[in-house]
Amino acid sequence: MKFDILTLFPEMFSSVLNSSILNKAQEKDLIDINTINIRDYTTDKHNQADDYPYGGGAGMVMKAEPIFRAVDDLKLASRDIAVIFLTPQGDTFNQDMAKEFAEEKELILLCGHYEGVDQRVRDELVTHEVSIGDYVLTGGELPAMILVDAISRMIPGVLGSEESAIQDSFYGDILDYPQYTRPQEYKGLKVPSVLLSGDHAKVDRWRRKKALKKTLLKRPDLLANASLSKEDKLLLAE
Ligand code: 6GU
Repeated sequence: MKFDILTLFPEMFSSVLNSSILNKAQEKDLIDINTINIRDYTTDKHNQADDYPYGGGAGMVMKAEPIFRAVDDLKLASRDIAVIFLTPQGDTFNQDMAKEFAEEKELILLCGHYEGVDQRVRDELVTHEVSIGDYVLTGGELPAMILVDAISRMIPGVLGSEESAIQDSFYGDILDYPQYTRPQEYKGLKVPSVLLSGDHAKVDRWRRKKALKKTLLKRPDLLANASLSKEDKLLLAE
């Protein structure tokens, strides 16, 4: 998967996207993250990427021409690339969207800034408008990183085999069970004895019950959509 990120602030991306799992995924050529400075596509002598809004009002608007030129450049090789505009006015991002976008070969992510982007960009170039939740950020850069992370981990090979096993199973649609690591006792707080028992069937059952109960308490909306087995329903009733 190739991610082309159009931004006025390319320097924001390096620390997040060059760490940990996403760094390994790039080394393995499973993903390619290409940040593009929109300012490089300006043609005036001040390299102006934004301008005053027609009709007046506060703030600046990102200009259409540099964005059109940058997208045209990316689309030289292939016309059929989704262009995702990050905006609080978009559809709220979720796991199903991450899975669908992960099927694509290439995605263009356009990071909005200031008061917005010239409407002609949205009308002519943008194929999807995506928000990451109901709050307002100063720009689309953090949302773009969130999309890259969530989409990348759905690409086969990006997560290790252990992690992807979890992702494939029914654990995906409910909350996680509690995790513990050494020491067995800390400040008088003990690890639940079942986890030390060595009885894998008992451990699985305990974890599933904890996950189900926590989901019922904190996110009953998730539970309503989850595919629950007969055993799950019995565990929930315990
Ligand atoms: Cl995608 N952009 C901005 N600026 N704010 C947001 C957002 C996006 N999603 C939630 N808030």
